[in-house]
Amino acid sequence: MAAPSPPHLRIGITCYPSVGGSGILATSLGEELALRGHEVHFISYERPFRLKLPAERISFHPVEINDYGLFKYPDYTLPLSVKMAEVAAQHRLDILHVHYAVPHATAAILARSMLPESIRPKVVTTLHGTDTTLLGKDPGYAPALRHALASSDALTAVSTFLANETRRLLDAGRAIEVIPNFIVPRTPLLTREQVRADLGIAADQTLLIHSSNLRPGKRIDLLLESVALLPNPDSFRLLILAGESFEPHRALARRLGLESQILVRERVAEVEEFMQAADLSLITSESESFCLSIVEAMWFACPSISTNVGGIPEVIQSGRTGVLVPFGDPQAFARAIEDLKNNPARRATLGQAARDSARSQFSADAIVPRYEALYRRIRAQSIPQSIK
Ligand code: GMT
Repeated sequence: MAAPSPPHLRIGITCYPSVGGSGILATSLGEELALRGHEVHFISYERPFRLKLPAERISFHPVEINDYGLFKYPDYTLPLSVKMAEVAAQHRLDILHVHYAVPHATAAILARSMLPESIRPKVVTTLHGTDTTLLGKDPGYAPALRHALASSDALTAVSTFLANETRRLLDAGRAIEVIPNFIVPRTPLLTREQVRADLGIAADQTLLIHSSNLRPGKRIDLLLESVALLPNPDSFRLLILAGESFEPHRALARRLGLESQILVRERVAEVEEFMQAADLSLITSESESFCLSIVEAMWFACPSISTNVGGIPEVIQSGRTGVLVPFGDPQAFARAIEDLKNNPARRATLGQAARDSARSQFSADAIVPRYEALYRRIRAQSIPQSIK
């Protein structure tokens, strides 16, 4: 790894700490920045679930949320902004980098304006997906969101699709830099064979995998319907790594007669063992700005079959590093699975290209220097962005 270009920066990072791509990305970014010599301060209501502490140059500052009897709904934005301002002043933050705009960007703008001009950090807002594609359409959020984006010192989005959607829905009059996501996988502690044996996968069975938080947009109904169309039920198993409970989907799995084909592991914090053991990853989302779990599979040479939506074509090159299928067509999805299931040589070719692409395009070494360059560029701008 190249030595950090001096001086090192002091960076505050706010994200959702729970299972979800934006929090995973923010955690990896903070850890990588610390490894490159920067001082990193995580500010959130809980320690991000993948953040390993203690770690050199990383601190975590919890936000206390009060439940005053007067409040029907507890407020997070104000205590978050107060904590951001406190950490920024105490540690002389250069940058406050918020992941997922709502409510983090609003809190950051408020925190910045609470501080004397001489110690105001620059605010970087990274858009991840539903902060724009869902909340940007909501009249109860859009004006506040637009204001927070227009007032940030820099805006980034994880795909060109999301940058375009943000311009379309929320034109904030600001440039949006596209910086794709990256992953920093752990080295698995078990071999592929050990994991498959633990899961009860026979040598001639294909292991399909789906990893997500199972939120509605992931369309688990379409995943199950597609898999239920596959012939020879004993020739495969579908492993679901569920960020949330799988219970709401059990009834459909039962109705489709899939119970003995499905293996579920809930709230798995570390996915690497499973990804290296899988043969094909399946994503049936109706909307996705990037889809980190595709890259997690690619890293382990496991090609994905995915719906052709949102930013996914920026992650998978169809026919080269995976296969894209039109959204909402379980028959076509099942055919794509069956084709690759029966063709291990093709799977291996796609898997090798996926592995190479994950390393060259979506690794920390490819992406973190882009954030560092952005931080240095905006830090050098002496006049703070005025609130428009
Ligand atoms: O929808 C999710 O999976 C959660 C959400 C999040 O913010 O954690 O994911 C969004 O951000 C991820 C990281 O940038 C992207 O990989 C996901 O595609 C994106 N989700 C959507 O756009 C629906």
